Amino acid sequence: ALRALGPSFADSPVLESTFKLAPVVSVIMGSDSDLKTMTAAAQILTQFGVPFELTIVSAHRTPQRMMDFAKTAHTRGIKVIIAAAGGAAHLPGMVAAITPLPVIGVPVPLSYLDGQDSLYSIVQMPRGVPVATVAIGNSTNAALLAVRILSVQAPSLLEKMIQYQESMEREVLGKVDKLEQ
Ligand code: RP5
Repeated sequence: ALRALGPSFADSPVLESTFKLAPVVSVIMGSDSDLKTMTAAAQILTQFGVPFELTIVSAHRTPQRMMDFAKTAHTRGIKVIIAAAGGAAHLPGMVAAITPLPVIGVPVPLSYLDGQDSLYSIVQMPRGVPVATVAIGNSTNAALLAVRILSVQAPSLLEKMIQYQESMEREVLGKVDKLEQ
């Protein structure tokens, strides 16, 4: 299944080994065309050593698969779901309606409407059914948020997040130095 999603995944040994552990984050997307948006999330989860699964679940094209996935994710040890979809992006909201787990929604930008349709479809959830929505196309932040949620119960992950923040700060301050020289 991993290989079918493209050479960038199949060729990464780190990613392959991460996939062999029991996943705690599930990354789902409405179509394989969302994969280019979601590669960044896979990279972040790999960088933090968080075991994850990645697959296609379509709210519209495979509704029964979506129901089965959302009903059973927590029983399989999944702790956080990242759900990406574009256009009439119903997947994150529908999954959140069924699962008790936290759901992070990634609005995928399509060629029409610049992803605003995806954003509005995902962010405007009714009271009682939350989806934590990140910026259009920003699957990096979806993965970082998943790591932060997990790190509440995992001190080593919290430490990695602190290091990540410090390295970002160093990077920006390095640019400041260069600019002011
Ligand atoms: C959504 O429809 C998917 O999440 C994707 O972003 C969009 C288009 O899908 P394809 O027609 O490219 O398969 O359900």
